[in-house]
Amino acid sequence: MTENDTLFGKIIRREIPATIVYEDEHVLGFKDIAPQAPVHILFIPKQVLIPTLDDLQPEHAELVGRLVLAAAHYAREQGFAEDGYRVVMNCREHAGQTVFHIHLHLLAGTQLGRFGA
Ligand code: IU
Repeated sequence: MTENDTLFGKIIRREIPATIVYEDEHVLGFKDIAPQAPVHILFIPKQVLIPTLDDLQPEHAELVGRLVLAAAHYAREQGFAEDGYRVVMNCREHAGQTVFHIHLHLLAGTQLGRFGA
């Protein structure tokens, strides 16, 4: 495992608690501590520390796909895929990124408002 030197790294290493709801070889999914919707899960890569979307390289294509697939799998499994959901990734300051280990937000469980500025 490379440096997972953020709070999310500590969650991966089970050094701080989190409510983990999804895990496979590459991806961990856990409940956001400050949920913005009835369902708010974060999906993160386990082995590779990529600070922001701006750091993505072509070799990360499969990993990013795995984050999206994990969210879609979870939505189907939990039974809210038909009602719908949203996935979001924030990049840096203007998007409000606060943890510099890329993560996919999954928001669901209510009618979500439109997004934008
Ligand atoms: P952002 O895209 O970087 O803004 O999202 C970071 C999210 O991580 C944010 O929604 C926080 O509530 C969440 N979070 C968490 O779930 N557990 C933590 O220990 C920390 C942040 I630090």
